[in-house]
Amino acid sequence: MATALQNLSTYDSSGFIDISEKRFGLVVAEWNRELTDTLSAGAYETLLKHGAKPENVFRNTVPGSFELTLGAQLLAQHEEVDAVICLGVVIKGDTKHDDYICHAVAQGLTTVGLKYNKPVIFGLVTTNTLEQAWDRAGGQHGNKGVEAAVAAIQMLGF
Ligand code: DLZ
Repeated sequence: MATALQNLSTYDSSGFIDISEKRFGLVVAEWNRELTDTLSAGAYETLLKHGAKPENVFRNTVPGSFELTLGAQLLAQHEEVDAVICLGVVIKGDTKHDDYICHAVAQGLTTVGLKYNKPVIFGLVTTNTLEQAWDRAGGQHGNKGVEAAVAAIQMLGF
């Protein structure tokens, strides 16, 4: 993931497999929608840039990041879906909601990926501030949506 030392939005695609026949499910949380739309656009453009066909990328929205797990499962259960990319933004507030949501999503997506034996990518931006979130949605730390798409492509080649 993007850190001060490593920004995966800059990546080496030389080892990517042919994804022209692969089918991708995108699950996008509507909470913090301006941000998640930017992540989604980054993921979508990255998939197309590397050969995915527009008709093979299925974008679905869920209300908030907590629902990413069920959204992922509903897509992953279809045999024709090769990889699922989940995108959301959780910003720390006055309560511990961020902890509960992030842990549930991390655990849930791990479970779905293992259950269906296919890449289910954790594209959740988890930050302390709105500014830090924008830094990771097209700002100085890249676009986590791009990184999530790259992770999906890499895992399909595993
Ligand atoms: C309730 C809630 C809160 C407080 N914050 C966020 C957030 O920062 N990011 C996000 O994606 N979703 C948030 N939600 C909504 C929950 O993810 C979920 O949609 C609701 O609790 C309904 O299950």
